[in-house]
This record gives sequence, structure tokens and C-alpha cells, in this order.
Amino acid sequence: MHRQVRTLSEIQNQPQVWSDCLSLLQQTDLSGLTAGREPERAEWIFVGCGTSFYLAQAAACSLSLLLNVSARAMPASEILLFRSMALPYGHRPYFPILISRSGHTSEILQVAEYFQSQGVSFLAVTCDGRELKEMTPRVLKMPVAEESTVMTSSFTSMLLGLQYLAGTLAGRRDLLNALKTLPGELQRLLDIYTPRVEAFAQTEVEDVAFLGQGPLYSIASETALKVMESSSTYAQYFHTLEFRHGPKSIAGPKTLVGALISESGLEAEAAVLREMKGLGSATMAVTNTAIPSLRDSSDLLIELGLSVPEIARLVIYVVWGQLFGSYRGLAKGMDPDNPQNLSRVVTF
Ligand code: F1P
Repeated sequence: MHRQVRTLSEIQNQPQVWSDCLSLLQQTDLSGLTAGREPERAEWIFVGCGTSFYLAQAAACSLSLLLNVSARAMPASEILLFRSMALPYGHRPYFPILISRSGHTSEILQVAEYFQSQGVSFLAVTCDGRELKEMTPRVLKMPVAEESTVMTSSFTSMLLGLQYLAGTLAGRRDLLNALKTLPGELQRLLDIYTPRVEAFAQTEVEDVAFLGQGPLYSIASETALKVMESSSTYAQYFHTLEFRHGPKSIAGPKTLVGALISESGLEAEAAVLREMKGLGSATMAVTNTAIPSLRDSSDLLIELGLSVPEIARLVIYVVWGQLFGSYRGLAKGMDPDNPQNLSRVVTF
């Protein structure tokens, strides 16, 4: 374990951080935060930048699946630059959820100013708070003191918060109880898989792609972003079955393909990974339960073995890309705590 790497410590410390967040969530009046703007009354629009945008996607999927409502996610820049396309047409009511670890990102603050000017009530989801939390009375602030440039525990904690909120509104006590088991489950899995991810991250490859379907597409996107940020390796992301429709032309001995496998799509998604293994790619799979063909075609297989509902597994699916990105950065002689060309907050 590289104790001197702060990003790695923050990844490893997620079980503790999640426990702290869950304690706070239990004591928070979550229904009060969204009173009058429930998803049946107004379309929820999740907005963020970078990692917070992929978190917005994961949260929108969670809300849709738990409450059977439509929800959308978009980068803040779309509301700034293509507002008429980004927001619902006409007078359809909507409720923006602005997500920002720092609460200081310029694009998010400009979007918040726009909603203020229009009298549109919005929820802020944040860790640091900064200016954003002063702009609305509706604030969900997670207790995460993350110092790194790249977002790891802040992503999972804010997603946990939004899933806890959706589960509360849906009256899904089973889901809330499932979320409470995740800190212990993650600790169990970190103990098993951290050394294996570190070893796999030494693989020499040029092209990297991560695949996922449904809610796991957002996790594949965030996984690729982590690898780009922490190791300056260009990584792409696709819906798993889309990889056959062109992108697979990059598959070969210098390519790494990572698949985040869903339960409902297990057979079909595993078949894509098997095909890429057959073309010579290095392969990695994260799955809840494996089937023999997936075992045979994965150089690194992370089997979660969770008994919680599928949507509650998202925060655990993302941790392996966080680790892989940092270990790959180290393997390339880089410092994941000081990613090339990046700053902790984008302001202009
Ligand atoms: C969003 C973000 C991060 C990214 C980078 C710059 O920040 O794009 O996702 O890693 O460090 O900022 P925030 O709005 O969530 O604070």
C-alpha cells in the first residue's frame, strides 16, 4: 500500500466516510428538502460538471428506477449554452439538482444564478459547500473532507445521499437498509481485491475502454474519467453492446477492455468481453456473480457477491476504476495527487 498517496488513502477510507454519511442521512429531513417539488410533480434535472456530471447520470437512473418517473442529467454547460434544448419545453415544471463537490465551479454557479433569476427553486448537493450552498435554502451537504484533485469518496458519498433521498421518497425501507450494509461490504471487498487491482494496473496497454449498460453506463464513464485524470491515459466509455458497432476495431494486444456487468444483461455483456479477449485484449470485469465464460475471459475478475438490490451496488462498482486509475498513474511514474494539467476546481 502506498501510504504517501493521499488519493489512495481517500479511496481506501470510503467505508468510514460512507458510515458517517449514512448517520447524517438518517438524521436529515430529506422529504423536507424536496417538499413541493416531488418527482411526480416536477421533472428532476440533475446537473454537474466532470465527475459530478457522471454522478448526475447515476442519480437520474436511480431516481427513475426507484420511483418509476423520468429524470434527466446534463452537464452545466448545456444549460448555459443550449438552454432551450436542455430544459423542458413550455411550462412543464422541473426541479434542478445542482451537484458540485466544491460548490465553487463557475459553470455550476452561473446555472444557479440563472435559476435564481427565474425564481426556479433548486436543491444543491455538495461536500465543501462554498458559494453554492448560500444560493438556495435546499442544501444536502455530505460530510466528506476530500483534499485530492480527483473526486473519489465525494462521488460515492453524494451518490449515496441521492439514492438515500430517492429511497426515502419511494418508501423503500429495504433499500435504505441495503445502503447501510455497504460500508462493511466495501471493506471486505477492498481487502480481497486491492492487491489484484494494483497488479493488473501494471499491464502495458495503449488504448483503454470501459463498458456498461443502464445505470452502469454512468459508472463506466466515471471509471474512464478516473483513469484519464489519475494516469493521463486516454480512456473511452461505451454502452457494452455498442462496442461491437465500430469501437472494437481498436481491440487487440495493446488494448484493455473493462466491463461493468449488470445482472439482467450478464450473458449478453459477458459475450462482448469474451469476444474482446479473443481479439487479444487485456480484460477486466466487475460483476455481482460470475458465470464460467466470464471467469475464463477476464484477466481480472472482481466478483462482488452482494445481496442488496442492483441499483444499490453502483457505489461499489466505481471503486475499482478509482483504484485502477491511481495504481496505473503510479505504474507510469506519475503522481495521482497532482494530475497533469488539472486543478481541483474549474473557475474562469
Ligand atoms: C467538478 C470537477 C471535477 C474534476 C476536476 C474539476 O468539480 O470537474 O470533477 O475532477 O477536478 O472539477 P465540482 O463542481 O464537483 O467541485
